[in-house]
Amino acid sequence: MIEKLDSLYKEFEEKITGLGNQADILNLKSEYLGKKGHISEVLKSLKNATNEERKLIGPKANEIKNEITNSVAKKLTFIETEEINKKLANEKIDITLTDAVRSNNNYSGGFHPRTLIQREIEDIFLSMGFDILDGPHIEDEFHNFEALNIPGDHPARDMQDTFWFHDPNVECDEKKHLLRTHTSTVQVHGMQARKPPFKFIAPGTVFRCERTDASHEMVFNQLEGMMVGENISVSHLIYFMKTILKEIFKKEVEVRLRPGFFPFVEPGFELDIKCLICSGKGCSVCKQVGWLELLPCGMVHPNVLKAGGIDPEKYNGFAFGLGLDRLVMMKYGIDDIRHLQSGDLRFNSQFRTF
Ligand code: FA5
Repeated sequence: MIEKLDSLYKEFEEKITGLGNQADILNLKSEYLGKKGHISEVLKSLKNATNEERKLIGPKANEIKNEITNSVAKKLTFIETEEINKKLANEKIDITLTDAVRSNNNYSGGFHPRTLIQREIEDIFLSMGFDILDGPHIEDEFHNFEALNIPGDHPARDMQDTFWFHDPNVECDEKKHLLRTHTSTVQVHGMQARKPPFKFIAPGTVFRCERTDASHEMVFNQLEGMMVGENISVSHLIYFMKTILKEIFKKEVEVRLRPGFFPFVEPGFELDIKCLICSGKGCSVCKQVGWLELLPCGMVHPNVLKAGGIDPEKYNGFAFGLGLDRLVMMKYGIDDIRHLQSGDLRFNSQFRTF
């Protein structure tokens, strides 16, 4: 019987060597160790054996049972490991991909042209001692209009078509919410949080419910600037305007300053740039007039200073609201503002800086 057990084990070892999947291995195990398996059959026949024989065969049968159990476990682990390795090889993440693609000159990352220009302007103003502020996109009527000297019935409200949030529970006008139509809202936050003298810029996204064309978007970007102190004059304003344009374009650009109406400044100006897309000949960007409105500005209205908690008898200041996307268009010769938010990599990748 001992020989029978040895030969069963040998037979089992030969069979398991050729197997490659879990189910076959488990079947083989029950063929040998199952209730009606070969080893169990041998053990059943022990009832006819002598005590001496039992003492020899019992431990041997247990030893072989253990060998078979271990052998099955080892084989199953081996197959599982092989499967995992195969999976890992197939699903391998190629961490060299970025470099490969970059060297292929197609889709490497980079900054959006607006980010590039915005950062340049921020550096220029930081070097002149300005702070950089941020403001909320969702505003109340007070910060977008009232505090900027645009009361409820003022026709200037129509200058900027507004996206309103309709909240039937809000009765008080000042608490009505909207998507800010200009970055001038940050003038109000800035004044409320500071004591003069101060100067800051505030770049950011603004929203207007208007038809888009080559120079108009519904979601676009402005860069507000404000300086408040004693004896600030129009010549300070013009100095800073000229400085931005000189530093950004790094060449002479033709501009014109003309009177402009904004309720929050007095006097107010429109600074137009000669269209760099058509060199002033007329195109869809400048609407055939050769000039593009770029940088409205003026001396802060006393009512605005008052709303910001500043004494207009003692202090005055200037403010401007640069059209950031239009500046980017002029700088890079982009003939349609809608390219800027297209998300088109063929467009964006032209401005890569690394
Ligand atoms: C204003 O928004 C004023 N808050 C600017 C200001 C600030 C004036 C401080 C005086 C003092 P305006 O609506 O003109 O003004 O917009 C400012 C600039 O944003 C424009 O000159 C133009 O360059 C840009 N702009 C206006 N509308 C759009 C638009 N739909 N798409 C892209 N750029 C626009």
